[in-house]
Amino acid sequence: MTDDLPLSESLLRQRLAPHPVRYFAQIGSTNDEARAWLEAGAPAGAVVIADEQTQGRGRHHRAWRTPPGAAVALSVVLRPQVEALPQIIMMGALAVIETVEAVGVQHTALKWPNDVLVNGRKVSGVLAETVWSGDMLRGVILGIGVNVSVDFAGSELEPTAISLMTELGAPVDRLTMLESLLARLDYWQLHLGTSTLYRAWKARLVTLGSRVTVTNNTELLTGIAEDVDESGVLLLRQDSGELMRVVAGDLQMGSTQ
Ligand code: BT5
Repeated sequence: MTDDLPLSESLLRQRLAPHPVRYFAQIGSTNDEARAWLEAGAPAGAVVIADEQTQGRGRHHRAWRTPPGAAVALSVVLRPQVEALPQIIMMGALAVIETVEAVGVQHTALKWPNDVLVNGRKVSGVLAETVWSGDMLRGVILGIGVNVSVDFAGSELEPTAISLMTELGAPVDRLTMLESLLARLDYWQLHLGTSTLYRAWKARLVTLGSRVTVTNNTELLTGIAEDVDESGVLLLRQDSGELMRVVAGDLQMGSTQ
């Protein structure tokens, strides 16, 4: 098992104070619950945590695996300035990588735009969803999933996903991870919209300088990942010599197969 102590709302409230906390043993998606809470007036910093998600999702509604007792799954309500939006993902990824390192895991890296890797495999994903009233930003839901002891053996994710426990060969306490994650998020929020946050994120990216393939909708783009700008846009040097700005997509190291 992952924990010494099973998660419970009272324990989480105590340990994660002053963050307002809602805890669910099972939920569809913590992002949906946090969005409903945001719309009902949740303060910035409110956090929804689940032991298991039955409809956990990634970008473009792809499924995110969160079996019971084996993962950290949380969504934080943020109320940033609109200018800071591009950096929310950077903040989430940085908080995760620092938390993962704090429990003793090495060989960590970030992969553009939102993956946290351990030994080249995905240990965590970050999903930011904005909530608008017309053209007014009401807030952002920052969802984070971390594999603590998820067993990927025999699943289609086995070649690409990893859990902290597999890597460490020792149990990892989810409460400690949640505390650290929120503390690092609190810290990086103070730097939202600054080049300090951008530079810290960029320094961790494995992708820069390498040949990559980016899938962007139906387009397949290949080239050298030359740089990322302060909004997180990837600057891809194509073989034609043209520098292309890629706002979103899925990146793989290397050329197209
Ligand atoms: C992400 O999407 O990486 C964002 C994942 C965010 C999950 C959190 S959990 C708390 C909150 N509530 C939610 O409902 N979501 C957030 P993306 O880059 O689109 O990657 C999704 C892909 O990762 C899937 O298509 C799978 O290939 C792979 N995948 C699914 N589950 C995984 C897991 N547990 N570990 C590693 N890879 C996984």
